[in-house]
Amino acid sequence: DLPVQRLQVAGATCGGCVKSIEQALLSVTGVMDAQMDLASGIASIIGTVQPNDLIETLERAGFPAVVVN
Ligand code: 9UX
Repeated sequence: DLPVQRLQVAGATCGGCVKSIEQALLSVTGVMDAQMDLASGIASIIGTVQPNDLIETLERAGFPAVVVN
């Protein structure tokens, strides 16, 4: 199975933010699926990808994020 990674994402306040975050994550090479939970602020990313690539992409999109386990 592909690895699953979780990020705690700051700054998401609506469904539009969630969509932006998911689209940004899906644009990263290696990401097969990405789902963001608005209530918890946790994004789950499936695929083989460096966490820093995900974090840099979200930072550029305006949503600072950190890895959580
Ligand atoms: Mo809706 Mo989320 O305008 O920034 S996309 S609050």
